[in-house]
Amino acid sequence: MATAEHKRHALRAGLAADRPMVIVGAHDALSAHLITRAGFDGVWVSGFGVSTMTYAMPDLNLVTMTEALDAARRIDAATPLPVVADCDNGFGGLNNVVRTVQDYERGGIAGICIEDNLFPKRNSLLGSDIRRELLPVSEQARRIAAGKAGQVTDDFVVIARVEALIAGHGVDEAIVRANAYADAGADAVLIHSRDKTLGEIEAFLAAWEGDVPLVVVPTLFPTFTPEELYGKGIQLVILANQPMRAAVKAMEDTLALLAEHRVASAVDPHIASVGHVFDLVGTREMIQREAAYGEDG
Ligand code: SPV
Ligand code: MG
Repeated sequence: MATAEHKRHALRAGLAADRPMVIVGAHDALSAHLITRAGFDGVWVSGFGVSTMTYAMPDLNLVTMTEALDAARRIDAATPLPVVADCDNGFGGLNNVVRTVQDYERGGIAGICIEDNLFPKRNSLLGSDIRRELLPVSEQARRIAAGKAGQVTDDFVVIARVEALIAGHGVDEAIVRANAYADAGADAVLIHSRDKTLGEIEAFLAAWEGDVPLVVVPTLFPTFTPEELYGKGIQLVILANQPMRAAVKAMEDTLALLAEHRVASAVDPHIASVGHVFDLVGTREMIQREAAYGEDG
């Protein structure tokens, strides 16, 4: 079993490595387990994924800190990999950010990400027709500083996420914010963008003189490989929502077949076998463990 300390070291090592670190979005414990088996470097707890898959609700700050931490803990327990938890805008004001840092750190999570969207946030992938407001840069910087001051271990990671490009404020504003959050003690900066050409992020990188690692979520510029992004100056790549979207499509396709044919055999060739599901979670091993400790009574 990987300890919280071990996972934090792994995250720190990934953020300092001479290759890109690639982490994938989980929405529940089993998706974290599958991400681990597929050989990635870590697991992202996607707020979009948890709100969609656990609550069937939009990603609009409706999931509370308690609910998000519960999801992160379940995901963390299912993987030996470092977990980075999406904490939206920190679930409130400055003291909520401090409490978020402390509760996630105490909960054994390797790192968290906090964005500068005003409450209630709007998912960043929603189009430019959606009105967005950001916190003033000074307010977000003091929240980051307070959060970092509140952590106990040296290695817990706080990623500050800049939404200036998403909100249409341009590269200069994004640079001001990234510098302010790095100066406030953020361990890394996530620069988010919806620009499919990568032009915005490239302009950001050309102007960036900071020395904390940079992070991107390439959902809307999906053809750039982690190695290409690393070559441009990106250290951590978050493939944030592909497992969730795969699950949605698989369930929709299966249910459409079931609705059409109304018999279970119509979908059997297309779905995981019951035996595979038992194997995935170590069912037989656990039964054998009971036997290994002798008969009860
Ligand atoms: C998430 O996965 O919840 C994220 C990434 O925050 S994004 O959906 O691109 O905002
Ligand atoms: Mg999110």
